[in-house]
Amino acid sequence: MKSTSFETNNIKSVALYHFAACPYCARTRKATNNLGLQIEKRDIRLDSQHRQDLLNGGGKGQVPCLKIESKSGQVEWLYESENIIRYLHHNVNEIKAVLTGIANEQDHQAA
Ligand SMILES: N[C@@H](CCC(=O)N[C@@H](CS)C(=O)NCC(=O)O)C(=O)O
Repeated sequence: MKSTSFETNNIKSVALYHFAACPYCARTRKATNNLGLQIEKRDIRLDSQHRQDLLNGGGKGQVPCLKIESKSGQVEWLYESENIIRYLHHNVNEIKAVLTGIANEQDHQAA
């Protein structure tokens, strides 16, 4: 099958910048839940460091924003709920594998 940019097998981590009362964030969180993805969520209203990181990294304070770190060290800040949801759908299997890996790593560290 032809490989697309959505099938890179290159994701290292993902984190969703959001806040509770934002309707676009709620829509995005619902999509993560529906897909069974327990993505790390960073609330920019509860944690000023998260807000600062979003501003510094993504260039604007708009949420939702998905921070995607690749194994090659690249960081992408993906804005717009529609784009984020599309990205999650296209990469659901790879993200699940990444999240499972992270969970296993944490288990090992805790043991
Ligand atoms: N079209 C965007 C709208 C996102 C949006 O308007 N987010 C608001 C919060 S509900 C926001 O972050 N506003 C502050 C800003 O844009 O800096 C999407 O679908 O994600």
